[in-house]
Amino acid sequence: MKKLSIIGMPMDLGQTRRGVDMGPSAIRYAGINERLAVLFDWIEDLGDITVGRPEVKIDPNSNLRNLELVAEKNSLLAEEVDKIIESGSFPLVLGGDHSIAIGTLAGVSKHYKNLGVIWYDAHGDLNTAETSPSGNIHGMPLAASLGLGHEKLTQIGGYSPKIKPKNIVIIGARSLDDGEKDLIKKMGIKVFTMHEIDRLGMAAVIEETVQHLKEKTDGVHLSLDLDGLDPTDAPGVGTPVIGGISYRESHLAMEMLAEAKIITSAEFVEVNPILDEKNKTAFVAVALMGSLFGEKLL
Ligand code: B3U
Ligand code: MN
Ligand code: MN
Repeated sequence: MKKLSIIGMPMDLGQTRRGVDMGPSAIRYAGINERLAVLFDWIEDLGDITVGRPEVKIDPNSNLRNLELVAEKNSLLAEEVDKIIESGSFPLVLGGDHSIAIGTLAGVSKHYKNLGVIWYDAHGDLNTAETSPSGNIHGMPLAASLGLGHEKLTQIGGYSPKIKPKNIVIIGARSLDDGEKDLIKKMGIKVFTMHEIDRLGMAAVIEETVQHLKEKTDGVHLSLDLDGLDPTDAPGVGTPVIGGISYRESHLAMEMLAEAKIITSAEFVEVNPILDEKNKTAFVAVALMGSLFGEKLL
């Protein structure tokens, strides 16, 4: 039986622009349950993890914004995601800023020896406290999952690392910090920047991605940051970067991932309805989920 469990993570503590904690509500308002119910035999919406909206607290030692709370709440998410997989259901996590991927991956990777990760994003999210220009943890989840950075982040779930560099594919990158570029080269992480997407086309990019991951992984997590898309198609994000992936290319990407049948968990993050135009970005997220889970045009 094909089962889906939706869980919201209303977290805005990993960055500076408030409102992204309303992402899960915006995505539900955009009709996620109705759209996905027809694609599964069974579907449940578990509601949201309780995160709260405290005042900002910068960790005096590391300079990381809201370190304690981001770590604490991500541990809760990891437990929930773990339970969902345990129950034989597909976990779909709604963000929230991208720091929530630390928790999602901590819950998911327990279940796989060789978890693959597709990181669909304008950014690399490969910073640590040392390389981060901002102290924002939403720029660090991929590094933390690789075991790099503050141990309060890397040790969530009680083990580290969660993933291996060779099992990662980043798609849509166009805003990488110097430290991130160095790390990508040092670790040999596969990246399709906007240059490769323009040059090869999205179809070839996804074919190569599937080829890269299929043989050597036993599960693949899709972490989709809506700022991977161009801001004309997804304006409701905290750190928009022009020159991004189009809505149509993104649909194609999701359809091809559905055909390849490799995705075993997913999250859609950084939807900020306060910055959005009539909830457009949340609707885009739901439409892309439709394609990811097998919706057909004809
Ligand atoms: N790389 C920058 C900016 C950034 C990362 N992720 C987002 N923005 N969304 C940083 O602050 O780490
Ligand atoms: Mn991101
Ligand atoms: Mn991003």
